[in-house]
Amino acid sequence: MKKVLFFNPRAGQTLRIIPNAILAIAAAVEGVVDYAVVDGNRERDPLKKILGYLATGEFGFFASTVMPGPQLKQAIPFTKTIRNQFPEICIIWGGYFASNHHRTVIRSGMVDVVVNGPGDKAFPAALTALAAGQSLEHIENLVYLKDGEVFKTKKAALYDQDSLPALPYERLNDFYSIEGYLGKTFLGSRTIAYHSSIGCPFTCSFCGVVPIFDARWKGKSAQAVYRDLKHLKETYGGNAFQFHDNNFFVSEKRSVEFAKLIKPENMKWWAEGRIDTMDYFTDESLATIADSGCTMIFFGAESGNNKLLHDMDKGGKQTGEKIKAFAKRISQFGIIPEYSFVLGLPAPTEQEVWQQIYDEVAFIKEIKTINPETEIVIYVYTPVPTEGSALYAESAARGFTFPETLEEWMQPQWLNFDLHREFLTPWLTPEMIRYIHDFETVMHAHYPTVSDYKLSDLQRKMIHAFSSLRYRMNIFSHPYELKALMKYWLRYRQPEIQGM
Ligand code: B12
Ligand code: SF4
Repeated sequence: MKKVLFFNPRAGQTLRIIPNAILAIAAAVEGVVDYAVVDGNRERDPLKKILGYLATGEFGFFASTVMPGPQLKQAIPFTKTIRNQFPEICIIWGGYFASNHHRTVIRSGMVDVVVNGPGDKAFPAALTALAAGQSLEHIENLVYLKDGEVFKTKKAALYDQDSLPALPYERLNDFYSIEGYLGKTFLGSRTIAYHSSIGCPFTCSFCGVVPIFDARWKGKSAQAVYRDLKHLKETYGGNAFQFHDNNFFVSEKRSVEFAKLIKPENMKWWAEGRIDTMDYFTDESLATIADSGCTMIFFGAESGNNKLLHDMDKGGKQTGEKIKAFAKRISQFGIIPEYSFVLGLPAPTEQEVWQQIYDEVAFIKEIKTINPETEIVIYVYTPVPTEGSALYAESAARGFTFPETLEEWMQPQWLNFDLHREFLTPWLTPEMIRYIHDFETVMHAHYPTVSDYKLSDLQRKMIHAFSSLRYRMNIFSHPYELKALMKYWLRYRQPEIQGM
């Protein structure tokens, strides 16, 4: 079989993150077919590199992972160029954008097959069938054009994660040094990105994970996760790690077992969890997790308004009261809660949308009073195509639609849309968006994020004092002086744009 060229499009200017999606699918074809990897985050001119590989004539497949947001900027035009210059190459996309927008991707005519969700079994099976000229119909998790129509095969059950092949770090190291992926963060000087579970058992109506996993979750065992992290520590010098799981703490037993195993390694770590799930954890479990090096946990707090939490389908157990109480409870263990909020949800009238925003701002300030260490991340609501969700239906009823072509997705407003920076939702006025951003600026100045390791104590104290009056008196509009300080003096980091 001809070789596969894997591509990880650039997600940021200075990103040093192990490309786990590419590693997972490369693992799946290890020993079946030979491959090369091009990482847009590690190349000055990735297109040149890609075209160079394809020009050898050794490659039959171009396989790109595509997340929403900046990855589209390379994925779309590069794919178009490959289609034009090498029409014989079979093009396969996977990842969250490809899966959630598979109709648009397939209808573009640029992509032959989308792997819809996990590619661990679908990808090697599709390659084998394509190489042999066989039908793809019986292979789960695929989307392609059949008789001119978009055809979706059955979704596979989630695979036992421990039975999947080991990630080929050594092969990746042949193309890009693993050391080069271990970046400096507030956790350590060589931070590993690791993915220990797939999916999520919840169905929050604004979340892009739900349409792919349908409330399913599967994790690797604590032992397997520990083994991999220890290998990355010993072989490549990793000294801290971030879990990239959507929801790491689904199982209390697995979390505690892992914490006990990793403790002697003395590594700080970060992961994502749910407030209502972790509030069921015993004090003993939380203490064990904290003691193992867990420094910060990201939680989708989303809102202090119980009706909105219900509309977002947060699982029914998360309430404003619980969010506040948990911020206090977790502080006893020395774990910093990183709470994210979604502002700007639709409401029947403009006045009600405004009221929701004011209430959230007041709620966030209350959280900061309860536990000033709480890190706050604010997103402005952007709909995802979660079929059947009340929120998406309401968004559609209010005039929101997604682009129907990849060319439209390339327009700056849509590239920025998934970054929650461009707001094409008709119920949000420019004044509302400005108000949310101005509040964000003042709050971040008053409480600079601990995740920005570049800030000195003096800088933190000064910007805190400088923004005090604005913060206390709710004078958020036009915070030009704070923006200038943050941009030129502090070079402030924004987790909501830069990801983790
Ligand atoms: C790492 C990561 C990033 C990195 C990018 C790293 C990179 N690629 O260089 C950073 C931090 C930059 C980032 C940013 C953003 N991200 Co991001 N990110 C992730 C994260 C945490 C892990 C991705 C990953 O490696 N997964 C591990 C692999 C093994 O899983 P996987 O990607 O699902 O891959 C499997 C299948 O999808 C499939 N597959 C994937 N790719 C391919 C390719 C081929 C060819 C095939 C055949 C199969 C295939 O097979 C794989 C194995 O089964 C995911 C959440 C998650 N847990 O997946 C969010 C996630 C993908 N991000 C998301 C978003 C929205 C963003 C942002 C656009 C917005 C934001 N503020 O978060 C920003 C953009 C900012 C920017 N500068 O790019 C959302 C997407 C949701 C949606 N609407 O579709 C996710 C799901 C987070 C979430 N829970 O909301 N992100
Ligand atoms: S808990 Fe998090 S990952 Fe799970 S559905 Fe809700 S927002 Fe998505």
